[in-house]
Amino acid sequence: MKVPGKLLRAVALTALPVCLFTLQPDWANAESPSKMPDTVTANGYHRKWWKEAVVYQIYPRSFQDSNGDGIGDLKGITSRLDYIQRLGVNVIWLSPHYDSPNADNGYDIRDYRKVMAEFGTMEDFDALLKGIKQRHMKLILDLVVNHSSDEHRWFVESRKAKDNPFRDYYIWKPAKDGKEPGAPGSEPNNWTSFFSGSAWKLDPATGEYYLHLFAEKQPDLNWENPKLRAEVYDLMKFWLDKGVDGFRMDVIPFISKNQSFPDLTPAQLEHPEFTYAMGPRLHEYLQEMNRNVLSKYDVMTVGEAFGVTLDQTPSLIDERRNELNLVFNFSAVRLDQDHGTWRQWTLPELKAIYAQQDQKLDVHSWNSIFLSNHDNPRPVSSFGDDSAAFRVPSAKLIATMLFTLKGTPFVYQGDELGMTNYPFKAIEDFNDIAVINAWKAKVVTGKVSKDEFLENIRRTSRDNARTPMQWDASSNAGFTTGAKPWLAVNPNYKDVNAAQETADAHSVYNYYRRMIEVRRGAPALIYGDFKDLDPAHASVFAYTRTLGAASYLVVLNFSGTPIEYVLPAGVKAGHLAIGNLERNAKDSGDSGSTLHLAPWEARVYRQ
Ligand code: TEU
Ligand code: CA
Repeated sequence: MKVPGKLLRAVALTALPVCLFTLQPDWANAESPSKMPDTVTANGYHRKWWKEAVVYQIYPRSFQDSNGDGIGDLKGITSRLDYIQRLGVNVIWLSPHYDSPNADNGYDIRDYRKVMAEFGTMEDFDALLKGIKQRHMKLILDLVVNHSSDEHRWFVESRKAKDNPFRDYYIWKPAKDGKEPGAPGSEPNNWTSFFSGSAWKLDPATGEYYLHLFAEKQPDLNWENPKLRAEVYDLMKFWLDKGVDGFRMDVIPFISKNQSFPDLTPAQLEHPEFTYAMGPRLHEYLQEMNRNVLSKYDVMTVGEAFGVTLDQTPSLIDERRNELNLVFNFSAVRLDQDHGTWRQWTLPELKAIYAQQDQKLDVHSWNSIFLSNHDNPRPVSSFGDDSAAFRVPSAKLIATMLFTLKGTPFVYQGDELGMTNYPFKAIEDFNDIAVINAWKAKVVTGKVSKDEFLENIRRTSRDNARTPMQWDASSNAGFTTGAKPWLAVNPNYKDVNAAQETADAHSVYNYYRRMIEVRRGAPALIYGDFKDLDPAHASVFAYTRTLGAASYLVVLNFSGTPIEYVLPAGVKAGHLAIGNLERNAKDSGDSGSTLHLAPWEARVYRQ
């Protein structure tokens, strides 16, 4: 059951006292961010709308079903635009909405110019885009062009014969050293797929192997072929000409392959992404794409930088190079995993990642800040504490960090409600091809015990993020009116849902909203210099953001224990701009430079 947007808005407005401090920078309320003057900040950043934006990611399959088939769809998203707008975000990133047989939930595209039938029609897409524009938001699409579906017309042709005109749209190789195709070890090299097993699949029609770094149904496209590149640029223009505002580019650092296709060493095989990424012609391709397409529009581009180190990052995003605007580096989001296995992370490690990100990028580079997406567990479960006692404050603490670090923040659907990981019990509870394939490769072969596998996967699985959005306390959380959603709803939906949280002034949702508003009004929180005041502290993350005369101090207690925190010499707390316990500084019993931080307390001071 849906709650009418108007009603929700009325509830939210009355329940939320307007108690925000307002800084009035000259550009705070720029009507159209893209029209703002391209000025330079006091510390040397070129102002851009995409640096000042807050992005909200939608995974369409799990957001809102409009026709009761248990699958989220475009009409469903359109019906929720008021909710998204009220949060205060400026840009929506839509995970793939294209025609797909869904081997990997839309990341296997069959037709780049068609809308997935389950999600609706092109008319539905146009209505969605129109609704987004009417609300002064922007839309970026997922561009998945490292690979396509094996059901794409290009691949259907390509696999037919060695002399087919589409053969070179993909990467085909004969068996190794003249071995018998299909015999064990005759794959062209030892590259592995991220979804288990060899990255090569023998195709009987021609007796050759094709490369697939992901699922067998996701053959890698051959970017060496200029015809393929022209096709990609054309399809990008197709969507940009409709008025979309840019792209999130799926595993874009993988598009250029080392043409000698060398075997990986055992060490490289531990983390093959670092060898697959940053191939020899990557910069050439991105610059060509920029010249032919991107430079002709006012757009935002975010590359998924899987396998890219922080040292390599400026080469992709330095604005003088004309490649991408931002990337997603994986070090923070995957801090609690090693080789796909859960590990205990520490706060100094997390702080070091952000400090390095800051040091390695100069004023010509700008990056993203994110702790979740559709490929990662819920941040309140990984980086906070999702127990009943601390779910709310720790989700708010994470938001405080997300919106006060230097970079464009990305919010994944449901994180603004403090949605948590799912209590997976059995392999049948999972849908993700990554999990199903790993189960076959590890458990079915007897390499790993069932319990060990499940214990790990319940913490690391991508399906944690993919359970349906929790809209209200009605059945299936208001996600679908049908009997069965495609993936089960988290059983905590009666307590954690949008209807309840939009009406509660102290909810995670309303804290996100206020935090976004504070950030929007404070240029120092967007562009300001970052300084970690105490890199070694085991549970407190304390940093300043300074721009000209304006300075903010952020203090985060990343633990379930109260802490007396003594500010470093010379640092004063100042005026509390926002805090996740919504109390006055005097209520906390602070004295001088000693802060009495409650468990998971987060504070932002204007100094
Ligand atoms: O993900 C890139 C990627 O390789 C990882 O984040 C991935 O989740 C992990 O390796 C799985 O074990 C992108 C998309 O975001 C993801 O959803 C797709 O499955 C993948 O590319 C292939 O398109
Ligand atoms: Ca549907």
